[in-house]
Amino acid sequence: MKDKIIQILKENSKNPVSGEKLSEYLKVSRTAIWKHINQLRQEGYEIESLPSRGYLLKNTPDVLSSIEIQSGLKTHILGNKIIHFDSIDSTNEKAKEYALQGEKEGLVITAEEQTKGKGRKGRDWISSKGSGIWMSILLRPDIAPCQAPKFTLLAAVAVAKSIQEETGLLVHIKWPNDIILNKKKVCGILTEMNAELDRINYIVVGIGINVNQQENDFSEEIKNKAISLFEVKKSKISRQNLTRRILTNLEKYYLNFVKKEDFSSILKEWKELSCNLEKEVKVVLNGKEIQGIAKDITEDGALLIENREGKLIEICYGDVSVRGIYDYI
Ligand code: BT5
Repeated sequence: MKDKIIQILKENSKNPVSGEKLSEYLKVSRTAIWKHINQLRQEGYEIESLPSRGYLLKNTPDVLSSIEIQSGLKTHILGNKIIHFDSIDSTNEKAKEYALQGEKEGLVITAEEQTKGKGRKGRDWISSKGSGIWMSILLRPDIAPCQAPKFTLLAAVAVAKSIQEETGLLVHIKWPNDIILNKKKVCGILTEMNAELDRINYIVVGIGINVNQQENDFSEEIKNKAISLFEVKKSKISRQNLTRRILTNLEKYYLNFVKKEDFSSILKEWKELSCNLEKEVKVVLNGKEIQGIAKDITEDGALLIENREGKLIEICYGDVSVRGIYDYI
């Protein structure tokens, strides 16, 4: 109902719409309309009441709601349906629930806040209210499950490109799932899959980006490694514009990969954006440390490390965490 009211007010951005017209059109009482208008105001919509003329929408808040993200979104699949939560445990968990109920590919779950945001291997992802992009995208690619790690790389390229295009900031990718800005983590990506031996049922790509947090907003545990776009750009960034751009770029890379089976161009861009290649890295694999030079990424998205003895070791997605020897990256 609230979305419908906003839509009508947006369509009539120059002419006030009376409560009577809204109630007639939406087939609810004028009191119900008034209640919804008040709720919308609480959510940050600036709605003016002009005596005996009606309601006029003056300003919209930077929320990740479906009506706001979908207006101006030119994708064909991603974001056809967007479900937005003010507060939720984890957008990935919600997307998986919908996937099991048979939702179509392209569903996007967004949230203003996550109370149990997830990283890899049960780690936490801190997702404070209204300041980041916390979203998950449901995909149902018709490809073999062994190809799934490529989606993290593909999403990382799409997000890094989108950040650069939208803000002009220079970001890099740290294998496999971090986007780095000024040597700190500005974004993490969590890809989860449900598959049988030979086919993928669904993939959920979860993207968490620190957008408008100020330095003091990060808790003690992450403040040495986390950074937001705002901290570097020094001005507020529209989460709506960035979200739309990510969905647009992600769809482009996704279709290129699944329809044209072209991963090599994505890999090329990934390598150009990487901050690991030809650098010394430390990999923690099953509790053991491997040090060496990150030499390359394979066609399957695995990291190739040359160890001290000159032997090439292939590290697969999910097995390791990579740390620069002297720094976070
Ligand atoms: C990741 O895991 O980087 C994947 C994060 C994915 C988050 C998105 S948000 C939308 C969707 N819904 C979810 O529930 N998750 C996805 P990993 O590489 O394991 O990194 C986790 C580590 O990053 C933590 O252990 C912290 O050290 C650090 N961290 C936590 N919150 C952070 C933040 N907001 N910014 C930067 N670093 C953070």
